[in-house]
Amino acid sequence: MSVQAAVNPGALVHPDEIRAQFSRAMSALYKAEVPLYGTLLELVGEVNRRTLEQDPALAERLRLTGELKRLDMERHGAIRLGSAAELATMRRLFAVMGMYPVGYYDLACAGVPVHSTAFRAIHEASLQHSPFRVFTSLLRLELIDNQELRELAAAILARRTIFTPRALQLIEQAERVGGLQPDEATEFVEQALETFRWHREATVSAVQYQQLSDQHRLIADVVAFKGPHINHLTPRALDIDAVQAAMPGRGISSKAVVEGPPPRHCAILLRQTSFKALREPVAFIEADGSMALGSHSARFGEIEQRGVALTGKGRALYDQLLNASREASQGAPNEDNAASYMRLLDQHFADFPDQPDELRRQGLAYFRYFVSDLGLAAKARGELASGLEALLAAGQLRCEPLVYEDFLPVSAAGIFQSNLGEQSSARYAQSSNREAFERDLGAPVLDELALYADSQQRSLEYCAEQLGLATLS
Ligand code: OOG
Ligand code: NI
Repeated sequence: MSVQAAVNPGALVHPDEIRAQFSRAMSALYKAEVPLYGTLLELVGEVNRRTLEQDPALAERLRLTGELKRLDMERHGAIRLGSAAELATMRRLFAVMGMYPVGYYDLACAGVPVHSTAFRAIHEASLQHSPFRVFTSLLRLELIDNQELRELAAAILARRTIFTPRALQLIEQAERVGGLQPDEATEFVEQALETFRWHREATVSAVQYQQLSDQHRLIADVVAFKGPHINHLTPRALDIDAVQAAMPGRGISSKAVVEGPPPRHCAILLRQTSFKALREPVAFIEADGSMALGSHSARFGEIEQRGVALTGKGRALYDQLLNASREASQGAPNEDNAASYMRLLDQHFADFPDQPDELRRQGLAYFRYFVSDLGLAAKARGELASGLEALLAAGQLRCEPLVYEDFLPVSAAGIFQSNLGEQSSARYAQSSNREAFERDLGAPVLDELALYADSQQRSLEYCAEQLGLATLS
Protein backbone atom coordinates (compact mmCIF):
# COMPACT_ATOMS: atom_id res chain seq x y z
CA MET A 1 0.00 0.00 0.00
CA SER A 2 1.34 3.45 -0.82
CA VAL A 3 2.07 5.90 1.99
CA GLN A 4 -0.74 8.16 0.88
CA ALA A 5 -3.27 5.35 0.95
CA ALA A 6 -2.11 4.30 4.39
CA VAL A 7 -2.54 7.81 5.70
CA ASN A 8 -5.86 8.47 4.05
CA PRO A 9 -7.39 5.41 2.46
CA GLY A 10 -10.48 7.29 1.38
CA ALA A 11 -8.79 10.02 -0.66
CA LEU A 12 -10.06 9.41 -4.17
CA VAL A 13 -9.46 11.86 -6.99
CA HIS A 14 -12.69 13.29 -8.37
CA PRO A 15 -13.44 11.94 -11.88
CA ASP A 16 -13.76 15.56 -13.09
CA GLU A 17 -10.15 16.13 -12.06
CA ILE A 18 -8.96 12.97 -13.83
CA ARG A 19 -10.74 14.19 -16.98
CA ALA A 20 -9.10 17.61 -16.71
CA GLN A 21 -5.67 15.96 -16.39
CA PHE A 22 -6.39 13.64 -19.29
CA SER A 23 -7.59 16.49 -21.49
CA ARG A 24 -4.35 18.41 -20.82
CA ALA A 25 -2.22 15.33 -21.47
CA MET A 26 -4.10 14.58 -24.70
CA SER A 27 -3.61 18.13 -25.92
CA ALA A 28 0.13 17.97 -25.21
CA LEU A 29 0.38 14.63 -27.01
CA TYR A 30 -1.46 15.88 -30.09
CA LYS A 31 0.58 19.08 -30.18
CA ALA A 32 3.74 16.99 -30.26
CA GLU A 33 2.33 14.62 -32.91
CA VAL A 34 0.63 17.25 -35.13
CA PRO A 35 2.42 20.63 -34.78
CA LEU A 36 -0.23 22.35 -36.92
CA TYR A 37 -2.67 21.75 -34.05
CA GLY A 38 -0.43 23.95 -31.88
CA THR A 39 -0.56 26.66 -34.55
CA LEU A 40 -4.34 26.40 -34.65
CA LEU A 41 -4.54 26.67 -30.84
CA GLU A 42 -2.49 29.87 -30.94
CA LEU A 43 -4.65 31.35 -33.66
CA VAL A 44 -7.89 30.49 -31.87
CA GLY A 45 -6.48 31.94 -28.64
CA GLU A 46 -5.63 35.21 -30.38
CA VAL A 47 -9.00 35.52 -32.10
CA ASN A 48 -10.81 34.70 -28.84
CA ARG A 49 -8.87 37.40 -26.97
CA ARG A 50 -9.63 39.96 -29.68
CA THR A 51 -13.31 38.99 -29.80
CA LEU A 52 -13.64 39.43 -26.04
CA GLU A 53 -11.87 42.81 -26.14
CA GLN A 54 -14.14 44.05 -28.89
CA ASP A 55 -17.30 42.74 -27.29
CA PRO A 56 -17.25 43.43 -23.54
CA ALA A 57 -20.92 42.43 -23.26
CA LEU A 58 -20.06 38.96 -24.58
CA ALA A 59 -17.16 38.76 -22.12
CA GLU A 60 -19.49 39.67 -19.27
CA ARG A 61 -22.09 37.08 -20.29
CA LEU A 62 -19.47 34.34 -20.58
CA ARG A 63 -18.11 35.31 -17.18
CA LEU A 64 -21.60 34.94 -15.67
CA THR A 65 -22.19 31.50 -17.18
CA GLY A 66 -18.67 30.32 -16.33
CA GLU A 67 -17.82 29.70 -20.00
CA LEU A 68 -15.01 32.24 -19.92
CA LYS A 69 -13.13 30.15 -17.39
CA ARG A 70 -13.46 26.95 -19.37
CA LEU A 71 -12.77 28.52 -22.78
CA ASP A 72 -9.03 27.86 -22.96
CA MET A 73 -9.35 24.25 -21.89
CA GLU A 74 -12.35 23.51 -24.07
CA ARG A 75 -11.83 20.94 -26.78
CA HIS A 76 -13.20 17.75 -28.26
CA GLY A 77 -11.46 14.83 -29.91
CA ALA A 78 -12.56 11.93 -32.08
CA ILE A 79 -11.69 8.24 -32.33
CA ARG A 80 -12.95 5.34 -34.46
CA LEU A 81 -13.21 1.87 -32.95
CA GLY A 82 -13.30 -1.50 -34.66
CA SER A 83 -15.27 -3.86 -32.44
CA ALA A 84 -18.00 -4.15 -29.84
CA ALA A 85 -15.43 -5.23 -27.24
CA GLU A 86 -13.35 -2.10 -27.88
CA LEU A 87 -16.42 0.10 -27.55
CA ALA A 88 -17.58 -1.54 -24.32
CA THR A 89 -14.16 -1.19 -22.68
CA MET A 90 -13.85 2.38 -23.94
CA ARG A 91 -17.11 3.15 -22.14
CA ARG A 92 -15.61 1.86 -18.89
CA LEU A 93 -12.39 3.81 -19.45
CA PHE A 94 -14.27 7.06 -20.01
CA ALA A 95 -16.47 6.41 -16.96
CA VAL A 96 -13.34 6.60 -14.76
CA MET A 97 -13.08 10.22 -15.97
CA GLY A 98 -16.77 11.00 -15.47
CA MET A 99 -17.58 10.79 -19.18
CA TYR A 100 -20.79 9.08 -20.28
CA PRO A 101 -22.22 8.24 -23.72
CA VAL A 102 -24.66 10.93 -24.84
CA GLY A 103 -26.69 10.71 -28.03
CA TYR A 104 -26.69 8.35 -31.01
CA TYR A 105 -25.39 9.51 -34.40
CA ASP A 106 -26.01 7.47 -37.52
CA LEU A 107 -23.49 8.35 -40.22
CA ALA A 108 -24.32 5.46 -42.60
CA CYS A 109 -27.14 7.50 -44.12
CA ALA A 110 -24.48 10.06 -45.08
CA GLY A 111 -22.25 7.44 -46.68
CA VAL A 112 -19.86 6.75 -43.78
CA PRO A 113 -20.04 3.16 -42.41
CA VAL A 114 -20.02 4.03 -38.70
CA HIS A 115 -22.37 4.95 -35.92
CA SER A 116 -21.32 7.05 -32.99
CA THR A 117 -21.89 8.59 -29.60
CA ALA A 118 -20.21 11.39 -27.65
CA PHE A 119 -18.56 10.67 -24.32
CA ARG A 120 -18.78 13.71 -22.08
CA ALA A 121 -19.55 15.03 -18.62
CA ILE A 122 -23.26 15.51 -18.02
CA HIS A 123 -23.74 17.88 -15.08
CA GLU A 124 -23.13 21.62 -15.59
CA ALA A 125 -20.75 21.71 -12.61
CA SER A 126 -18.67 18.90 -14.14
CA LEU A 127 -18.76 20.49 -17.59
CA GLN A 128 -17.52 23.64 -15.95
CA HIS A 129 -14.56 21.79 -14.44
CA SER A 130 -13.61 20.18 -17.75
CA PRO A 131 -15.79 20.22 -20.87
CA PHE A 132 -13.60 17.65 -22.68
CA ARG A 133 -15.61 15.35 -24.99
CA VAL A 134 -14.78 12.58 -27.43
CA PHE A 135 -16.83 11.79 -30.55
CA THR A 136 -16.55 8.02 -30.65
CA SER A 137 -17.44 5.99 -33.72
CA LEU A 138 -17.81 2.25 -34.18
CA LEU A 139 -17.09 0.76 -37.59
CA ARG A 140 -20.08 -1.17 -38.95
CA LEU A 141 -18.41 -4.19 -40.50
CA GLU A 142 -21.80 -5.54 -41.52
CA LEU A 143 -21.98 -2.74 -44.08
CA ILE A 144 -19.00 -4.15 -46.00
CA ASP A 145 -20.62 -6.08 -48.83
CA ASN A 146 -17.52 -8.09 -49.81
CA GLN A 147 -17.69 -11.11 -47.50
CA GLU A 148 -14.05 -12.08 -47.82
CA LEU A 149 -12.91 -8.57 -46.94
CA ARG A 150 -15.38 -8.39 -44.07
CA GLU A 151 -13.92 -11.57 -42.61
CA LEU A 152 -10.37 -10.35 -43.12
CA ALA A 153 -11.17 -7.10 -41.31
CA ALA A 154 -12.87 -8.93 -38.44
CA ALA A 155 -9.92 -11.31 -38.07
CA ILE A 156 -7.35 -8.48 -38.01
CA LEU A 157 -9.39 -6.56 -35.44
CA ALA A 158 -9.85 -9.65 -33.27
CA ARG A 159 -6.06 -9.94 -32.94
CA ARG A 160 -5.38 -6.47 -31.56
CA THR A 161 -5.60 -5.19 -27.99
CA ILE A 162 -5.93 -1.42 -27.82
CA PHE A 163 -5.71 -1.03 -24.01
CA THR A 164 -2.58 -1.56 -21.93
CA PRO A 165 -2.81 -4.30 -19.26
CA ARG A 166 -2.24 -1.68 -16.56
CA ALA A 167 -5.03 0.56 -17.92
CA LEU A 168 -7.40 -2.42 -17.70
CA GLN A 169 -6.30 -3.11 -14.11
CA LEU A 170 -6.86 0.48 -13.10
CA ILE A 171 -10.32 0.55 -14.72
CA GLU A 172 -11.25 -2.53 -12.68
CA GLN A 173 -9.76 -0.98 -9.57
CA ALA A 174 -11.82 2.21 -10.08
CA GLU A 175 -14.97 0.15 -10.60
CA ARG A 176 -14.30 -1.90 -7.49
CA VAL A 177 -13.53 0.92 -5.05
CA GLY A 178 -15.44 3.70 -6.71
CA GLY A 179 -12.46 5.72 -7.89
CA LEU A 180 -8.70 6.14 -8.00
CA GLN A 181 -6.20 7.58 -5.56
CA PRO A 182 -3.85 10.37 -6.71
CA ASP A 183 -0.91 8.21 -7.78
CA GLU A 184 -3.26 5.75 -9.49
CA ALA A 185 -5.03 8.59 -11.30
CA THR A 186 -1.70 9.88 -12.63
CA GLU A 187 -0.81 6.42 -13.82
CA PHE A 188 -4.26 5.93 -15.33
CA VAL A 189 -3.90 9.10 -17.41
CA GLU A 190 -0.50 7.92 -18.72
CA GLN A 191 -1.79 4.44 -19.48
CA ALA A 192 -5.05 5.59 -21.07
CA LEU A 193 -3.13 7.97 -23.31
CA GLU A 194 -1.30 5.01 -24.88
CA THR A 195 -4.55 3.92 -26.54
CA PHE A 196 -4.91 7.24 -28.38
CA ARG A 197 -1.35 7.54 -29.59
CA TRP A 198 -0.38 7.35 -33.27
CA HIS A 199 1.45 4.20 -34.40
CA ARG A 200 3.56 4.40 -37.50
CA GLU A 201 3.61 0.63 -37.96
CA ALA A 202 0.51 -0.80 -39.56
CA THR A 203 -0.80 -4.26 -38.65
CA VAL A 204 -1.36 -5.27 -42.28
CA SER A 205 0.57 -5.62 -45.53
CA ALA A 206 0.55 -2.94 -48.21
CA VAL A 207 -1.77 -5.08 -50.34
CA GLN A 208 -4.24 -5.65 -47.50
CA TYR A 209 -4.19 -1.94 -46.72
CA GLN A 210 -5.08 -1.18 -50.32
CA GLN A 211 -7.93 -3.71 -50.31
CA LEU A 212 -9.39 -2.18 -47.15
CA SER A 213 -8.90 1.33 -48.45
CA ASP A 214 -10.54 0.52 -51.79
CA GLN A 215 -13.64 -0.59 -49.93
CA HIS A 216 -13.67 2.65 -47.92
CA ARG A 217 -10.77 4.81 -46.68
CA LEU A 218 -12.31 4.82 -43.25
CA ILE A 219 -12.15 1.03 -43.05
CA ALA A 220 -8.40 1.10 -43.66
CA ASP A 221 -8.01 3.79 -41.01
CA VAL A 222 -9.77 1.69 -38.38
CA VAL A 223 -8.54 -1.79 -39.28
CA ALA A 224 -4.94 -1.36 -40.45
CA PHE A 225 -3.45 0.16 -37.28
CA LYS A 226 -2.64 -0.88 -33.72
CA GLY A 227 -5.08 1.44 -32.06
CA PRO A 228 -7.74 4.13 -32.44
CA HIS A 229 -5.39 7.10 -32.81
CA ILE A 230 -6.99 10.38 -31.87
CA ASN A 231 -7.72 11.91 -35.28
CA HIS A 232 -8.30 15.53 -34.28
CA LEU A 233 -8.65 17.84 -31.29
CA THR A 234 -10.93 20.81 -31.70
CA PRO A 235 -10.65 24.07 -29.73
CA ARG A 236 -13.68 26.30 -29.20
CA ALA A 237 -13.58 29.59 -31.10
CA LEU A 238 -15.77 32.58 -30.26
CA ASP A 239 -15.70 33.77 -33.88
CA ILE A 240 -15.26 30.87 -36.28
CA ASP A 241 -15.50 33.06 -39.38
CA ALA A 242 -12.57 35.19 -38.18
CA VAL A 243 -10.47 32.07 -37.48
CA GLN A 244 -11.42 30.56 -40.85
CA ALA A 245 -10.38 33.77 -42.62
CA ALA A 246 -7.04 33.88 -40.78
CA MET A 247 -6.15 30.21 -41.37
CA PRO A 248 -4.48 30.56 -44.81
CA GLY A 249 -2.16 33.23 -43.36
CA ARG A 250 -0.86 30.57 -40.93
CA GLY A 251 -0.35 27.98 -43.63
CA ILE A 252 -3.55 26.10 -42.82
CA SER A 253 -5.94 25.44 -45.68
CA SER A 254 -9.42 24.84 -44.39
CA LYS A 255 -12.42 23.13 -45.90
CA ALA A 256 -14.58 25.37 -48.07
CA VAL A 257 -17.81 25.39 -46.10
CA VAL A 258 -18.44 25.92 -42.40
CA GLU A 259 -20.79 23.11 -41.34
CA GLY A 260 -23.94 23.83 -39.35
CA PRO A 261 -26.11 26.93 -39.17
CA PRO A 262 -25.11 30.20 -40.88
CA PRO A 263 -23.54 33.08 -38.90
CA ARG A 264 -26.20 34.63 -36.67
CA HIS A 265 -26.65 37.21 -33.95
CA CYS A 266 -27.64 34.54 -31.43
CA ALA A 267 -25.49 31.48 -32.17
CA ILE A 268 -27.36 28.16 -32.16
CA LEU A 269 -25.99 24.63 -31.81
CA LEU A 270 -22.60 24.23 -33.42
CA ARG A 271 -20.61 25.55 -36.40
CA GLN A 272 -17.48 23.64 -37.47
CA THR A 273 -14.74 23.70 -40.06
CA SER A 274 -11.64 21.55 -40.49
CA PHE A 275 -8.34 21.35 -42.32
CA LYS A 276 -7.55 18.32 -44.40
CA ALA A 277 -5.81 15.25 -43.04
CA LEU A 278 -2.05 15.20 -43.34
CA ARG A 279 -0.25 12.54 -45.40
CA GLU A 280 1.92 10.66 -42.97
CA PRO A 281 4.53 7.96 -43.53
CA VAL A 282 3.60 4.46 -42.35
CA ALA A 283 5.28 1.07 -42.42
CA PHE A 284 3.30 -1.95 -43.62
CA ILE A 285 4.20 -5.41 -42.35
CA GLU A 286 4.66 -7.89 -45.16
CA ALA A 287 4.02 -11.62 -44.85
CA ASP A 288 7.75 -12.36 -44.64
CA GLY A 289 8.11 -9.94 -41.72
CA SER A 290 9.76 -7.19 -43.76
CA MET A 291 8.48 -3.61 -43.83
CA ALA A 292 7.14 -1.69 -46.79
CA LEU A 293 6.95 2.08 -46.60
CA GLY A 294 3.76 3.88 -47.56
CA SER A 295 1.55 6.69 -46.41
CA HIS A 296 -1.80 7.22 -44.73
CA SER A 297 -3.97 10.26 -44.11
CA ALA A 298 -5.75 10.18 -40.80
CA ARG A 299 -5.14 13.16 -38.63
CA PHE A 300 -6.59 16.56 -39.21
CA GLY A 301 -7.56 19.76 -37.41
CA GLU A 302 -10.90 21.32 -36.68
CA ILE A 303 -12.36 24.40 -35.02
CA GLU A 304 -15.84 25.00 -33.76
CA GLN A 305 -18.10 27.69 -32.38
CA ARG A 306 -20.77 26.67 -29.90
CA GLY A 307 -24.17 28.31 -29.48
CA VAL A 308 -27.35 27.68 -27.56
CA ALA A 309 -28.80 24.15 -27.12
CA LEU A 310 -32.12 23.78 -28.92
CA THR A 311 -35.21 22.02 -27.57
CA GLY A 312 -36.85 19.23 -29.58
CA LYS A 313 -39.00 21.87 -31.27
CA GLY A 314 -36.01 24.08 -32.07
CA ARG A 315 -34.04 21.13 -33.37
CA ALA A 316 -36.89 20.08 -35.67
CA LEU A 317 -36.91 23.60 -37.13
CA TYR A 318 -33.12 23.51 -37.54
CA ASP A 319 -33.26 20.15 -39.34
CA GLN A 320 -36.06 21.35 -41.59
CA LEU A 321 -34.23 24.53 -42.62
CA LEU A 322 -30.91 22.73 -43.09
CA ASN A 323 -32.52 20.07 -45.28
CA ALA A 324 -34.33 22.71 -47.32
CA SER A 325 -31.04 24.58 -47.88
CA ARG A 326 -29.33 21.36 -49.01
CA GLU A 327 -32.15 20.44 -51.33
CA ALA A 328 -32.07 23.91 -52.85
CA SER A 329 -28.33 23.61 -53.46
CA GLN A 330 -28.80 20.06 -54.77
CA GLY A 331 -26.95 18.05 -52.18
CA ALA A 332 -24.07 18.43 -49.81
CA PRO A 333 -22.02 21.59 -50.22
CA ASN A 334 -18.60 21.39 -51.89
CA GLU A 335 -15.72 23.66 -52.93
CA ASP A 336 -17.46 24.79 -56.10
CA ASN A 337 -20.80 25.84 -54.69
CA ALA A 338 -19.60 27.07 -51.28
CA ALA A 339 -20.62 30.70 -51.77
CA SER A 340 -24.06 29.94 -53.20
CA TYR A 341 -24.65 27.30 -50.49
CA MET A 342 -23.89 29.84 -47.75
CA ARG A 343 -26.33 32.28 -49.39
CA LEU A 344 -29.06 29.62 -49.48
CA LEU A 345 -28.38 28.78 -45.85
CA ASP A 346 -28.73 32.45 -44.90
CA GLN A 347 -31.99 32.78 -46.80
CA HIS A 348 -33.56 29.69 -45.25
CA PHE A 349 -32.44 30.48 -41.71
CA ALA A 350 -34.15 33.86 -41.89
CA ASP A 351 -37.12 31.82 -40.61
CA PHE A 352 -35.28 30.93 -37.39
CA PRO A 353 -35.84 33.57 -34.67
CA ASP A 354 -32.54 35.30 -33.89
CA GLN A 355 -33.24 37.08 -30.60
CA PRO A 356 -32.58 35.12 -27.38
CA ASP A 357 -35.87 36.26 -25.92
CA GLU A 358 -37.79 35.04 -28.97
CA LEU A 359 -36.05 31.68 -28.78
CA ARG A 360 -37.01 31.43 -25.13
CA ARG A 361 -40.65 32.53 -25.50
CA GLN A 362 -41.22 30.19 -28.42
CA GLY A 363 -39.66 27.26 -26.53
CA LEU A 364 -36.96 26.78 -29.18
CA ALA A 365 -33.89 26.80 -26.91
CA TYR A 366 -32.68 26.08 -23.38
CA PHE A 367 -31.51 28.78 -20.98
CA ARG A 368 -29.94 29.14 -17.58
CA TYR A 369 -31.37 31.58 -15.09
CA PHE A 370 -29.44 33.78 -12.67
CA VAL A 371 -30.53 36.09 -9.85
CA SER A 372 -29.24 39.61 -10.56
CA ASP A 373 -28.10 42.22 -8.03
CA LEU A 374 -31.41 43.95 -8.70
CA GLY A 375 -33.15 40.73 -7.73
CA LEU A 376 -31.24 40.43 -4.46
CA ALA A 377 -31.96 44.11 -3.65
CA ALA A 378 -35.65 43.69 -4.49
CA LYS A 379 -35.81 40.64 -2.26
CA ALA A 380 -34.25 42.59 0.63
CA ARG A 381 -36.85 45.35 0.18
CA GLY A 382 -39.68 42.84 -0.20
CA GLU A 383 -40.37 44.14 -3.71
CA LEU A 384 -39.84 41.09 -5.86
CA ALA A 385 -41.84 40.97 -9.08
CA SER A 386 -44.16 38.00 -9.24
CA GLY A 387 -43.67 35.16 -11.69
CA LEU A 388 -40.85 34.30 -14.06
CA GLU A 389 -41.75 36.69 -16.88
CA ALA A 390 -42.22 39.63 -14.51
CA LEU A 391 -38.93 38.90 -12.73
CA LEU A 392 -37.13 38.84 -16.08
CA ALA A 393 -38.87 42.01 -17.27
CA ALA A 394 -37.86 43.79 -14.05
CA GLY A 395 -34.25 42.64 -14.47
CA GLN A 396 -34.45 40.81 -11.15
CA LEU A 397 -33.66 37.58 -12.98
CA ARG A 398 -31.36 37.16 -15.96
CA CYS A 399 -31.25 34.35 -18.42
CA GLU A 400 -28.40 33.23 -20.65
CA PRO A 401 -28.29 30.65 -23.44
CA LEU A 402 -27.38 27.14 -22.25
CA VAL A 403 -24.44 26.08 -24.40
CA TYR A 404 -24.80 23.09 -26.76
CA GLU A 405 -22.45 20.32 -25.62
CA ASP A 406 -23.09 17.77 -28.37
CA PHE A 407 -22.55 17.17 -32.09
CA LEU A 408 -24.59 17.27 -35.31
CA PRO A 409 -24.79 14.22 -37.57
CA VAL A 410 -24.92 16.13 -40.88
CA SER A 411 -21.96 18.29 -39.82
CA ALA A 412 -20.05 15.23 -38.60
CA ALA A 413 -20.60 13.54 -41.98
CA GLY A 414 -19.26 16.67 -43.69
CA ILE A 415 -16.16 16.61 -41.47
CA PHE A 416 -15.61 12.89 -42.13
CA GLN A 417 -15.97 13.43 -45.91
CA SER A 418 -13.62 16.39 -46.04
CA ASN A 419 -10.81 14.54 -44.35
CA LEU A 420 -11.38 11.20 -46.03
CA GLY A 421 -11.50 12.69 -49.52
CA GLU A 422 -14.47 13.30 -51.80
CA GLN A 423 -14.41 9.76 -53.21
CA SER A 424 -15.31 8.21 -49.90
CA SER A 425 -19.07 8.53 -49.96
CA ALA A 426 -20.79 5.16 -50.31
CA ARG A 427 -24.45 4.14 -50.39
CA TYR A 428 -25.66 1.92 -47.58
CA ALA A 429 -29.02 0.23 -47.68
CA GLN A 430 -29.11 -0.62 -43.99
CA SER A 431 -30.75 1.89 -41.79
CA SER A 432 -29.57 3.19 -38.46
CA ASN A 433 -29.28 0.66 -35.70
CA ARG A 434 -29.28 2.23 -32.30
CA GLU A 435 -30.19 -1.01 -30.50
CA ALA A 436 -27.16 -2.78 -31.91
CA PHE A 437 -24.96 0.15 -30.91
CA GLU A 438 -26.26 0.13 -27.35
CA ARG A 439 -25.84 -3.63 -27.13
CA ASP A 440 -22.20 -3.29 -28.26
CA LEU A 441 -21.67 -0.37 -25.90
CA GLY A 442 -23.14 -2.36 -23.03
CA ALA A 443 -25.37 0.52 -21.94
CA PRO A 444 -28.03 2.85 -23.31
CA VAL A 445 -26.90 6.25 -24.59
CA LEU A 446 -28.25 9.21 -22.64
CA ASP A 447 -30.80 11.60 -24.12
CA GLU A 448 -29.14 15.00 -24.53
CA LEU A 449 -32.44 16.91 -24.48
CA ALA A 450 -33.24 15.53 -21.03
CA LEU A 451 -29.81 16.65 -19.80
CA TYR A 452 -30.35 20.22 -21.05
CA ALA A 453 -33.85 20.31 -19.54
CA ASP A 454 -32.39 19.16 -16.20
CA SER A 455 -29.73 21.89 -16.25
CA GLN A 456 -32.30 24.55 -17.04
CA GLN A 457 -34.57 23.26 -14.27
CA ARG A 458 -31.74 23.19 -11.71
CA SER A 459 -30.93 26.82 -12.48
CA LEU A 460 -34.57 27.79 -11.90
CA GLU A 461 -34.65 25.89 -8.62
CA TYR A 462 -31.47 27.58 -7.46
CA CYS A 463 -32.89 31.03 -8.31
CA ALA A 464 -36.10 30.22 -6.43
CA GLU A 465 -34.06 29.19 -3.41
CA GLN A 466 -31.98 32.39 -3.50
CA LEU A 467 -35.09 34.51 -3.77
CA GLY A 468 -36.95 32.56 -1.07
CA LEU A 469 -39.66 31.47 -3.50
CA ALA A 470 -41.36 28.08 -3.47
CA THR A 471 -41.10 27.54 -7.23
CA LEU A 472 -40.22 29.31 -10.44
CA SER A 473 -41.35 27.93 -13.76
C1 OOG B 1 -15.26 12.32 -36.54
C2 OOG B 1 -15.91 13.34 -37.40
C3 OOG B 1 -16.98 14.12 -36.66
C4 OOG B 1 -17.33 16.30 -35.38
O1 OOG B 1 -16.83 17.21 -34.69
O2 OOG B 1 -18.52 16.32 -35.71
C5 OOG B 1 -16.46 15.20 -35.80
C6 OOG B 1 -14.18 11.54 -37.24
O3 OOG B 1 -13.73 11.94 -38.32
O4 OOG B 1 -13.79 10.49 -36.67
O5 OOG B 1 -15.34 15.26 -35.43
NI1 NI C 1 -14.78 16.99 -34.50
